[in-house]
Parts: sequence; C-alpha cells; structure tokens
Amino acid sequence: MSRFMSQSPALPTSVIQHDTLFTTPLDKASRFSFDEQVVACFPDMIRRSVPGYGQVLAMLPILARRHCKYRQQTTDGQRVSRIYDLGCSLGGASMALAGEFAPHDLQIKAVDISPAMTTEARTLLSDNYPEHDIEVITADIREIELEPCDMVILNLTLQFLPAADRVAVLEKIYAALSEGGILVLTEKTHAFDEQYDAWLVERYYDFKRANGYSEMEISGKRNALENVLITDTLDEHHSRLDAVGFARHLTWFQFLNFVSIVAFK
Ligand code: GEK
Repeated sequence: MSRFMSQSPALPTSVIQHDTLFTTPLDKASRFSFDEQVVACFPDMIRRSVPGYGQVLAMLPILARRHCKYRQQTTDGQRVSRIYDLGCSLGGASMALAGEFAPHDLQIKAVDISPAMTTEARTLLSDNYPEHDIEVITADIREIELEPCDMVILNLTLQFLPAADRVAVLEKIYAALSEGGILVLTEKTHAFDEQYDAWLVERYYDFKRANGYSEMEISGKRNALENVLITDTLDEHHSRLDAVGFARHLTWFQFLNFVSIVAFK
C-alpha cells in the first residue's frame, strides 16, 4: 500500500495501544498532559483524532528532498541536512524522514518537553533506525538554542505553547534556518466566522465518532484540552509568519480544521 493510502503514522504497529483515556467520566478540572498514560496510546490517539496525520507525515520526506540541500557540516566534516522535529512526541515525523533517507544524509534533532515521550521516542528511533544520526532531546522548545538547519517541523506543537510565546519561537526558527530552508507548521485551527467554525467543529466530532470515539470520550477530551490546546485562525498563523520575517508561506494541506503551512526562508 502506498504511504498516502495509509492513515497510519510511521510508528511500528507493535507499540500501538488502544486509546481508552476518556472512556470513564473524569474530574472536569483534570487537564490533558503528555504523561505515561498518553504515551502508551499516543499512536492510536493521534491517528484517530487528527484528520490527515498520516498524509502530512508522508509528505515530510518529499518536502525534505526538495528543500534540504546538505547545507550543514557535522563535527567530523560530513555535509548533511539538519532537521529539527520540535514537539516530536514519539518521533513519528522523524521516523517518516529516516525511513526515506540514507543514514548519512540527515542529522535529525527531535525535541520534546515530556520525558515520558522522549524516553519512548529514543527507544523507538534507535531500534528502528540504528544507523541514522538522530538525537532525542528532552527540553522546552522555548528555551533551546537551535543550530543552523535546513528544515524545521512543528507538527501540532505550536498550539500547546502560550500564545504570547509563539512569536519568539518562530523568530528563533527563522534565524536558525539556512537560506532556502523551510518550516512545516501543522496546527489545529478555528475559523473566524462562527457559523463556519461550528460546522467544522461538528464535522470534526463526526470524524472522531467515525473513528470509534464515544460522546463521553469526545467531550472528556474537549474539557481536558481547554486552555491547554489554544488554536489560532489560519490568518493569524500567516500574519505571524509575515511578522517574523518569512517572505513566502502557503497552506499546502487542509482537512477540516487541521492545516499545514510551509514557510520558505
Ligand atoms: C507528531 N509532532 O507525532 N517544548 C517542547 N515540546 C512541547 C512543548 C514545549 N514547550 N509543549 C508541548 N510539547 C508530533 C505530535 S503532539 C500533538 C505532537 C498532539 C510537546 C508535547 O509534550 C507533545 O509531545 C507534543 O508537543 C504535541 O508528529 O498530541 O496533539
């Protein structure tokens, strides 16, 4: 099956546990966090909750082939393309890239703030791609320094940062990218128009129902994500990219309220 036909993320199916996190009523005040429980069912959760997740991952190596031009030099003098996977979770985006490139072509730096995520990502990536140069770093992307790079992936991560911190992270990314490099920014969004937004949200819940989530699971997750996942509109994303200096950026993918933008330096 072509990777575009498959909705599955690049993660090995052996680790996939069914997402049952919100099958029982929870304390309304409990907030969503990326802990061990979420790690255990993450591949199933993201595949059933994010429309187009598999397609976006499948495009990453295709975009990398076009825009990563071995512009960086490693300490031992090799020319490589350096790619950051920021908010990597279990490393789905890094795996999608590693699976399509020879080990010596890429240097991947996968960063996540959740130690539960990075511990598992480190094992998955080194088990599946032992020859590749992939470093998994446990850190807050607001605090790390970025080395010069060719591509930055922010796949469903910016939405978890406080709104006030988003510009600074994008500025840092812009400064680190080499001329000709790209940022791939994938986000859940909301529509400015209330009626359109209501339609998109309802169809999104239909998508989740069709993927086996119950009403209780849908509303439990919605409550837990309140004030944790804060969406912007598509226009807000493009304005912010303008403001940080990206002269060109376009929406290359949209599936209901989920979008992916490519921004060119
Ligand atoms: C994928 N990109 O599978 N610094 C670093 N990581 C953070 C921060 C932060 N400040 N805030 C949140 N995260 C992945 C999916 S999931 C999206 C990304 C989702 C991390 C958080 O720990 C989590 O692992 C990730 O961002 C968001 O392609 O679950 O909807």
